[in-house]
Amino acid sequence: MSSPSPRTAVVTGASSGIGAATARRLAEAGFHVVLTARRTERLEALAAELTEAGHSVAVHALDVTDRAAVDAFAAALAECHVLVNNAGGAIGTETVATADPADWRTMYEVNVLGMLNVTQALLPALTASGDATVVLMSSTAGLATYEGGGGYVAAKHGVHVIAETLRLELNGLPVRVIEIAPGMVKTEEFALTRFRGDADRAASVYTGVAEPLTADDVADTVAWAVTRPSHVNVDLLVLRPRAQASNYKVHREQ
Ligand code: 8X3
Repeated sequence: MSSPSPRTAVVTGASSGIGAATARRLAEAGFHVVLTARRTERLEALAAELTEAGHSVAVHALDVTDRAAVDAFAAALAECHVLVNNAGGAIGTETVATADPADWRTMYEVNVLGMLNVTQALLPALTASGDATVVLMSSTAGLATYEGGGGYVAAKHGVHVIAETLRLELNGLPVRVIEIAPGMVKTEEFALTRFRGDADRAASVYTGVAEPLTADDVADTVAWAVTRPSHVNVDLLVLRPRAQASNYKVHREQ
């Protein structure tokens, strides 16, 4: 008897950080993983590593803010059981009084409209699969705020309420909606992007913090939530490092 073909998982923003780690974890969990991001070189490298390890993967260059490209991607996809909306990010630390609206627009475009584009485009395939999961990568910034976070916090609050809205709207269909809300995660790019490439400022975010979360810690929770039995919907999973008790309260060793 031939074994059943693997279920397909699409991961956006899979070229680095939480997205790449999630792609690895889902491949290890037996999914055929479609890696998407703008930077194909990095995707190809990850795909080669996973293929070498015996996993089933495909690569598709995708800018989630380009709706026509997203629609073409969806049309070319044979099937989809899991969508991990991971692409996103923060730009700048300016106050509401001084922020550049262009930065806020970019953050809304990527974190909210990008997620909307991919989710809308893949929902027919997800629903048709008969047993699907949509993961939305929000943030603890989607649940509470902090000074200088305004634009990012607004976008991630958007992701949070869209997860809740989508879960209501899809009720009765075989599609789970899971929101993962990480706090302080040390990745190579998140803080660097926020601080516009200033490596010292980016590194200072983690100064004295014994063990910030890693991308793999988050990926582990995504894979865990996705692989629960189909009738179990992990609505919202908040994870922080032990050293972080809230967005504000972070224990730093001297
Ligand atoms: C990242 C968490 O605290 O930098 O999503 O906003 S925080």
